[in-house]
Amino acid sequence: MLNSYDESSIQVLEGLDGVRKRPSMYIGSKDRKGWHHLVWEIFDNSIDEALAGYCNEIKITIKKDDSIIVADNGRGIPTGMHKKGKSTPEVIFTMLHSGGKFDGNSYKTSGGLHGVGASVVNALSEFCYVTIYRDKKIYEIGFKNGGHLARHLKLIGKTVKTGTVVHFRPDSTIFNNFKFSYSMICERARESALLISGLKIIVVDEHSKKEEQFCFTNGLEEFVKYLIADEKNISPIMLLKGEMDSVQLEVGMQYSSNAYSENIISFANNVKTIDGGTHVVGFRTAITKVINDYARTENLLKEKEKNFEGSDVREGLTAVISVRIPENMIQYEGQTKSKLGTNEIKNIVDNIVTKQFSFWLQENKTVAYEILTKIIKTREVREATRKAREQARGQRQSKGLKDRMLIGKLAPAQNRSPNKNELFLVEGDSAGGTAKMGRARSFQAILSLKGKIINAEKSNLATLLKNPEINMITNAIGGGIGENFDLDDVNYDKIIIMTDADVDGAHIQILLLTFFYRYMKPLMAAQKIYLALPPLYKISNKKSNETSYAWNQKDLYKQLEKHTKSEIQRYKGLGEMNADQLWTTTMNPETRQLVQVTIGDRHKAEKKIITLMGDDSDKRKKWIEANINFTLEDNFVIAS
Ligand code: 0RA
Repeated sequence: MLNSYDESSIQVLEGLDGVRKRPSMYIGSKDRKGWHHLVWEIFDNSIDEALAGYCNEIKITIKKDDSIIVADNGRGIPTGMHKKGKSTPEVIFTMLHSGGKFDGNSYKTSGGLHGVGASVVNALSEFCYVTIYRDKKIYEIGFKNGGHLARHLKLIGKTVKTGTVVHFRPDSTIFNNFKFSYSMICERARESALLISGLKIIVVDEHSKKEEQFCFTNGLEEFVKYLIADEKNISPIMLLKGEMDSVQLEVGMQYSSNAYSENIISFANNVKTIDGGTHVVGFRTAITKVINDYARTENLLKEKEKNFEGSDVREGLTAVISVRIPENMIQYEGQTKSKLGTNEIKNIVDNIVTKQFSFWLQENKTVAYEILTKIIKTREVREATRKAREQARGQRQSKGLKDRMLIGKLAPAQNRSPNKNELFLVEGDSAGGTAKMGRARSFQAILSLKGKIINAEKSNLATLLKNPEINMITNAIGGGIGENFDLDDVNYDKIIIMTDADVDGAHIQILLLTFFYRYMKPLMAAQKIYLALPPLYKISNKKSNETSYAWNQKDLYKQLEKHTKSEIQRYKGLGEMNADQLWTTTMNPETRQLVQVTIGDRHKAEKKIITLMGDDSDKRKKWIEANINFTLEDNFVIAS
């Protein structure tokens, strides 16, 4: 807890100009993510109050003018005069890095210090109004145009409440005018509510008039439940909790049989550590050790058998790891706070998890055996896969006729420049042929695919390696496959999927994306995968003899307004274009339209792949019924 926190303990370091000059240094980027970052900065201050035990409700409102209000019922920012002759709220909102001194035992979140980040938000805002409820009084202070004081701190009334309300709008001269995303804010609110039991977080969107409340009493259990949703469980949710050397650990975890991969989400002081870190390492070490020890004592692993590997033990495991660490112990690796670096945490987490998980297995023998059965199965698959891979390697080395035939399908680029070259994966031999003629052969390579490729979500690596189409793609890309995939060996800067604009084309796209997601994930994470967007309509003007293209109906209508008396052709497939047209509309970097594929929220991506591509068809059906609106767009006939 914070001790004797008063005005004199605010440390003043620096002004706001630097923030406006180099926003990215303070908020990561100036894009949509940076725009939302401003909300997290203010929200985190309220979260700090909740963690300190003084706040149990936070409300975030997206206003009609795309400003944001974050209101909490914490203690309220202190209102006294600071030693530099300014009020404390003014200091907190105008001086960089101003925050409280604290004893090393206080648990704090991302910004670290109370009110840190508030000045950054103010510096990047058109306006920022702060209302404070404290000592039975209401105070207000206001800033404009990047943190210039517009109204001094002023007493404006009486109250029985306590708390802080911050109302701001990001500066449109610094950001493009983005819209706040209700769903993104809800996601973050849910996450925080799950991590802090009993805290109620309300999100309101005045545009859509939507409102949601998040409040959980046994947080981590509900978190795991939310992550696993309707997968088949092998174990109940296990909750492990402990404290050591002022570090608090909470883990919620569950084994399920549908998920083929692990799903570990970790937090340090309530901030998501996307890239894991020492807490995750400690957790993994402990789980592997405990399972192996258990298997040995129960004689499920014979003496001459090797230990299970970490990946065997973690397949199908969903876990949420939350550590709370005294602020002076927190260290991150790299610049973003996405990876926890504090070394001591590894052993602390390892110790607590080892003790508690072993105990849990002893107490729940039946479930323990089911978990072990799954792990043994996983190991068998892994070994079969390894054998298949070795075989495949052997084949490659022998450079058999079959192999050469496979590579023969590739029309390579003339230059060897992995930083510039593009590989087009084209649906069908005939479109492939057209693409070969139309391309810029210096840097564009073409690989035509025959029909549908195999669904990677329903096959293991051993099966995939036997598939000629998959082999062809893997050989062409050059970075290997699966765990051994190496981005440095990839022959291309862009992998572009080019299919017909119809359902079969969409199916081929999603099959390829599933394969890349599962077996060449670094390629996807590096955002090197694209979808080509062929136009949907060709508009030929008979009078002027001009041709133009439209990518959607809106586009089409606009062009028809300009050129009456036009003939419209609805493209059904790439094959209807000649080489010239294909180059101009879909392949020429100057004129084409590409969709860059990103993974986005990793957990959502994982869930979607499992639902849409996995073998539980009931689950898929449910998802489709809940999420898809079928339209007749394809059958519309446009009168001209
Ligand atoms: C400085 C000191 C204290 C609280 C806060 C700042 C504070 C900041 C924000 C920002 C949003 N909500 C907030 N709530 C509190 C400690 C106050 C005390 O010791 O009474």
